[in-house]
Amino acid sequence: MSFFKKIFSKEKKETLDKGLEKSKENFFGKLSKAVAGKSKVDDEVLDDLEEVLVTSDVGVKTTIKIIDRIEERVARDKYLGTSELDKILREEIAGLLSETGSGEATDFVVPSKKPYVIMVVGVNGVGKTTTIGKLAYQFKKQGKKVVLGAGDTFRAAAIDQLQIWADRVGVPIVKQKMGSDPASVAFDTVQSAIKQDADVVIIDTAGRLHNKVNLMNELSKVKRVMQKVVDNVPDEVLLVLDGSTGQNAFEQAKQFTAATEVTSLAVTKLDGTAKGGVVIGISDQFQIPVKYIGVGEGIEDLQVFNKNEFVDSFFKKSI
Ligand SMILES: Nc1nc2c(ncn2[C@@H]2O[C@H](COP(=O)(O)OP(=O)(O)OP(=O)(O)O)[C@@H](O)[C@H]2O)c(=O)[nH]1
Ligand SMILES: [Mg+2]
Repeated sequence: MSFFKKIFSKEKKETLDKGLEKSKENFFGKLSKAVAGKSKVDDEVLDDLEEVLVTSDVGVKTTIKIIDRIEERVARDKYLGTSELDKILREEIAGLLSETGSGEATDFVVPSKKPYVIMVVGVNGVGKTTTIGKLAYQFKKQGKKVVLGAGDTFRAAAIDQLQIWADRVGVPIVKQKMGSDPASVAFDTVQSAIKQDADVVIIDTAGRLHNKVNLMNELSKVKRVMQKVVDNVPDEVLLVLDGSTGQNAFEQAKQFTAATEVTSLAVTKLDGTAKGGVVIGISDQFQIPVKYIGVGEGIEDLQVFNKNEFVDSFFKKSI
C-alpha cells in the first residue's frame, strides 16, 4: 500500500469513527446498562440485548437472527461472561453480514463501455442530490468525465441545487425548465454525454412517493426514454435512504425495491444520528448491496460501505 493510500484510509476510518459517534454512544450506553451488575450472559441479559438492538434500529428480523446466534454460543460455551459480550456481538454481527446475499460491496466501477448511467432515486430530502454531488466528485478525482442530469423537474430549487453541485465539482449539467418531462431531461443528458464522450452520467430524480403507481410509471418512462439513446441503461439504479429515519428507511427500501428495479443502496446522514444500526439491518435484509454511506454534508463525506470496517467502527468505544 502506498504512503498516500495509507494516509487516506486512516483519514477515511477516522471520518467513519467520527460519523458513527452518536450511534456508538447510544449503543454502548444501552449495552452497559443491560449488563450492569451481571457477570454472566443469562436470559435476562439476552432480553435486554434484544431491546438494545431493536432500539438501535437494527430491525426486528436481524435482531432475532443475532440473538439466536448468541443463544447458541451461550449454550455451547456454557459460562459466557458479560465482559465478552461486546466481542461476541461484534463477531456474530460481522459473521452475519458476511453471509448475506448482498456480497462484499465495492464502489461503482466504471466499465470501458461508455457512458455508465446511474439513476438516483429516493423520497424527498433523503440526500439524493448531495450524494450525486459527492459521487461526481469521486468519479472526477478518478479522472472520469461526468455529466449530471437534472431529472428532478418538480421544483426549481432542485435544479438550482444540482447546478450548485455541478459548479462545485466542476462538471457539466444538462437541465430544462421546472415542470418539464424528466424523461426528456434524461434523454438529453445521455445524448449530451455521448457527444462529449463522457464516462459517467448521473441522473437526479424527484422523490415523490405519495402515489406509488405514478412514481413507478415515471421511473420506467425515464428508463425507457434513455434506452432510445443507449441499450440497457441505466446501469445502476441507486436508492438513497436517510439513515436517521431508522425504521422508515427500511419501509422505503421495501417500497422502492417493490416498485422499481434497484441495484444498489446508499444510506446517508449517519453522522447526525443514533440510529446507525439501521445499516446493519438493511444490509442483512435486502439482497441489494449497500454501496455507499453518507457521513456528513461535505463533498468528501461519502464512503464506500465496507462491512468489516463498519462493524469495527461501530464497536470501537474510544471516540
Ligand atoms: N449530516 C448529513 N447531512 C446530509 C447528508 N446527506 C445529505 N445531507 C443533507 O440533507 C439535506 C437534504 O439533502 P438533498 O441532497 O437535498 O436531498 P434530496 O433527496 O435531493 O431531496 P429532494 O430534492 O428534496 O428530494 C441537505 O441539507 C443535505 O446537506 C449526510 O450524509 N449527512
Ligand atoms: Mg434533490
